[in-house]
Amino acid sequence: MTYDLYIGDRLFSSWSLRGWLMFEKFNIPCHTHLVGLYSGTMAQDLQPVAPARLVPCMRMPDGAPVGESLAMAETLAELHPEANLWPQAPAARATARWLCAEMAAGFGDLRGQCPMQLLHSYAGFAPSEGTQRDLSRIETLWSHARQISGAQDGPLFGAYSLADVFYTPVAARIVGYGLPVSTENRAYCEALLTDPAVLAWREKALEVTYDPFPYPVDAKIIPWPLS
Ligand SMILES: N[C@@H](CCC(=O)N[C@@H](CS)C(=O)NCC(=O)O)C(=O)O
Repeated sequence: MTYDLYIGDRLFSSWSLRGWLMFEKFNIPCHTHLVGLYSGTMAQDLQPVAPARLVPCMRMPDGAPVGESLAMAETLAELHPEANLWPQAPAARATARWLCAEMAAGFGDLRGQCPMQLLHSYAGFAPSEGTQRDLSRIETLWSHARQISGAQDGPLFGAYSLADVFYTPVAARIVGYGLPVSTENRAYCEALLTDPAVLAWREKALEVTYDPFPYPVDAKIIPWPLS
């Protein structure tokens, strides 16, 4: 008996990427099931985990479905303490929880204007004022995390944690849309996106093509800059 994980289209589903990284990065085995976000089969694909209605969703080894990324994260952290999904030090752990919760509840302008897509990048994309405010808040939170943890670069809390999981799709937006952040934070984004797990996710994502591309953007398309 193991976990079942339900994810949406890899190229676009930012929450699915988070859900998958929760297992993959902490060596927790699961069976992955694909849910069609654009094929009209979503409700049917999610029947086995009803009443979950969004991806990601997991089914526990005992059969209980768990929707919502934060609930999945907390459940996995509780059931697999040896995997250290959260940072060990209490202040770092509390701060990581805060960053994940603020991510899950916020940054609406960034998320609305820059849907995650892992196909290509954009040059000359103009972030709205709201998106710029979200970016500034994200940089403030990252800087606070580093102040608490003492980690100057790499994962926010020294060792890779759920905080890095939750901000990986944010990094994909920053890199994918060429959004302005500090040199240090750009390096952090690139490190998250060149993690072997994320590279493997993107490689699989690229196996599926979309015509028309669901999220057209008024900016010049350039190749994805990382491999
Ligand atoms: N609050 C949810 C958000 C999940 C979510 O919005 N997933 C998107 C895919 S990235 C989805 O299922 N969209 C399908 C829909 O809205 O019908 C979580 O934290 O897991």
